[in-house]
Formats: sequence, C-alpha cells, structure tokens
Amino acid sequence: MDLTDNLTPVVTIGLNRNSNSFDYSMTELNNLVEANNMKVVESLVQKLDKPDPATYFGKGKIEELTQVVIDDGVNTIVANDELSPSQIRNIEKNTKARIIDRTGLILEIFANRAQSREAKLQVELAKLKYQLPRLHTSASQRLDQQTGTSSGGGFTNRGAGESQYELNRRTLEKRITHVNAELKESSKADLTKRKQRDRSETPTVALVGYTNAGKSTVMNGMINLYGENEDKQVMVKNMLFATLDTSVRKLTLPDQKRFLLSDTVGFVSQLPHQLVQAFKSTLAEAASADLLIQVVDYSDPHRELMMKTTEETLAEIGITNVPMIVALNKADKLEVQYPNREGDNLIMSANDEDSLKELTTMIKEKIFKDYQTLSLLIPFDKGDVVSYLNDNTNILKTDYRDDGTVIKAELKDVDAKRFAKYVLTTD
Ligand SMILES: Nc1nc2c(ncn2[C@@H]2O[C@H](COP(=O)(O)OP(=O)(O)OP(=O)(O)O)[C@@H](O)[C@H]2O)c(=O)[nH]1
Ligand SMILES: [Mg+2]
Repeated sequence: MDLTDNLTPVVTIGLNRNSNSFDYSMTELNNLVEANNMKVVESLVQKLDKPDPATYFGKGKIEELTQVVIDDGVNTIVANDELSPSQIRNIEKNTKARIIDRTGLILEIFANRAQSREAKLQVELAKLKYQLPRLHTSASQRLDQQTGTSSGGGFTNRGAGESQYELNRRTLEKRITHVNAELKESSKADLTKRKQRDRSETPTVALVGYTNAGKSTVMNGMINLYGENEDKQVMVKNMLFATLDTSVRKLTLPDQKRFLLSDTVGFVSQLPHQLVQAFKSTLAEAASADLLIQVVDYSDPHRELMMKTTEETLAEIGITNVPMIVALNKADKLEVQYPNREGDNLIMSANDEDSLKELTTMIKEKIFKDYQTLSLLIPFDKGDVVSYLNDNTNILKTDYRDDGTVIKAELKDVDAKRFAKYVLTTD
C-alpha cells in the first residue's frame, strides 16, 4: 500500500444480483470513493439474489471480508448498496472496521463539497434524515454539527444507554426543525430573485445531466462566446459531483437576443432519496426553465443508463414538462463527425466552438420562436425608441426617410405590442 498520499484506504463490497449494470455500478462506486478522498485497495463481490438481512454478505463471505480487512490493514469498508442499521451493526461487529454505505458516502461527498449556505443546509438536512432512523446504532455517538469528514465522521458506534439515545434523537429532531426553517427563509429569497427575472422576461435555459458529463464545460464555452466580460467561469473537474451549486449567467447573442443559462448539480444512479429532496430546491432553476439541455457523455458506454437515471431523477423532482435538447457531448473522444444534429439531439464537443454555435442555434429555435419581424417607422423625436430597439432587438435594416427612421427588426411579442403604433408592415 502506498502511504505517501493522504487518501484513506478502503475495501469496497458489492452484491451482484445478476444485473447488467452491476460492473458499472462498482466502477462508479470506486469513482465515488475517490471523489471522497479515499482509495480502493480491494473490492469484494458476491453473487446473491438478495442481501442477507443480518449481514448483507453471506456468512462465509463475511469471514473473507474480515480477513481482507486485517490483511490490508484498512479500517473502512464501503458498501455498494444502502444498508439497514442492523446490517451496519453486524458487519462492524464482525470486521471491527467502520462501514459506510453508498448513501452515506454520497452524503459525505456532498457535505465536504457544499459551498453556498443553502447547499450546506440542504446537505445537512439530508444527513440528519439519514441519521435519524440509524440512531440506535450510534447511540453513544456525541452529535455535533460537523458536516462530515472523509474519515472518523461515521454514523456508527456501539454500546450505549437509552438516555443518550433519547438525547441524541431529540437533538437531531430539533436540528431538523431548525434547518427546515432556515431553508424556508432562503428559498423565499430565491423565489423573489426568480420572480424578478421572470418579470424581465428573459428566457431561461438549464444544463442538466449525469455527473461528469460536461455541463460546466458547456457553460464555460457559452460564457466565453456570449458572456459579459466580467463573468466568472465555473469550476470544471474530472471528478464526480464537481458542481453542487447552481450558477446562472446572462448571455447575449450577436443579434442582441438574451437568455439566462444555469449550470446545475449532476445526477448519479441510486442517488439517496434524502438528497433528491434536497435537489428539489437547488434544481428550482431547472424546474422553472423554458428549456433544458441534457448533457450526456456520448463517449461513455453506459450513456443509455446515465440518460435513464437523469430522466428518472428529473421526474422524481417533478420536472417533467420542460422541452429538452440532448447534447451528446465528448464526441471528440469517438470516431464520429461533429457537430451533427438530428432533430433535438446534437452530437458535439464542449471544447469545439462550432458545436457550441450549433447548440446555440438549436436553443434559439426553441426559446425565441415567439419573435416577429416588423418594420417600424419611428419619428425623429422618438430617439429613445430607436435606442431601445438598438439595445434590445436584432436590427435587420435601418433606413432614413423624411418623416423618421425605418427600422426592420425582430421583436418579442411584448415589444411588438408596445410599439404597435409605429408598425409599417409585417414581413
Ligand atoms: N474530451 C472531452 N472532455 C470533456 C468534454 N466536455 C467535458 N469534458 C471533460 O469532462 C470532465 C467533466 O467535465 P465537467 O464540465 O466538470 O462535467 P459536469 O457535467 O459539470 O460534472 P459535475 O459538475 O460533476 O456534475 C472534465 O475533465 C472536462 O474537461 C468534451 O467535449 N470532450
Ligand atoms: Mg459541473
């Protein structure tokens, strides 16, 4: 074992219930382990129809696991499924190692990554809800409000009195009430922000999809092309759950059409339901969007599964009726031509300007379809109208006549109504 790094060594365990996606789910578990600053030194799998209710693995396999833990000198085991409190207790008793299940692992990653106050509160709430039913396995654990660390921050412990359990339960419940109240406050503020934006009638587009698909890379590419100078780039990393908070940027196309683009948290299979609840408010941007762009890692052999997970998670959050473009990203890693559009799908690469421009064309078709091309005659004393049109619409042609300026432009419905009295002809 390499002791030069600070990564906590772990053994991963998984049950193969004859599912096609089992190997992939183990690979993904390893990636999640890495994303939590730990490293896998060994993986143990067993073929079983269903987990042993007491110990997850069967008896013989548990003995093997115990031996592996001793031989590898590790004190953390990570399970590929969510475990029951008694399974956790029993495996820990046998192996003398701490066990983290898949749900606990994802929660730890989120807890370590959350940046904004709202994300921190949401993750804390998800963690509290996860801890509550598991309390009797952790009765003697002193509860503090730490948001979890990669080691030692487990949810387990042994041998404790009833009163400590009661105390812990009450502490958790109180904290849940408190966090809920704080979240309510901050989501009210968000709603106000969104309402203001709605009033400005700028269409909104949200990037959604599986973690590591390239959403943030697409976001940065679009900011480069159409963002304002001082717009900051978002973080891109080859790591699961690089993005946890939603970022929104205003983009202005060369024809003056504007829209808001938001980058959102990525999904993963078996996302803990406590977190799906937490996502509801983080993804409110997506729910209220006029258009979704589902970014898919087209070069990944498991892309179908990833798309299915994304669509199921969106449905679970209640995002079902928003029009969608599918961006089949990372085409540069395959021997295919790109950009290549088929209906609402685009084979593309986020690192390729032509791809981003084609994506923009598709976005425009979806969100600016209510525009109309009009010719307006603006009297010379209405300079403010001319400058409004210059700043806010795509001017196709300007002519000067004795009685004013003739401007041919693409106007939003609201603007068309507002300036109806100047209209010369409809093209
Ligand atoms: N070759 C190639 N790599 C890409 C492309 N798009 C993104 N990547 C890489 O894929 C990795 C993940 O990209 P991100 O943009 O962070 O992915 P994300 O969807 O935002 O991921 P999360 O925030 O974790 O949900 C990074 O290493 C990117 O450089 C692409 O079109 N081609
Ligand atoms: Mg991202």
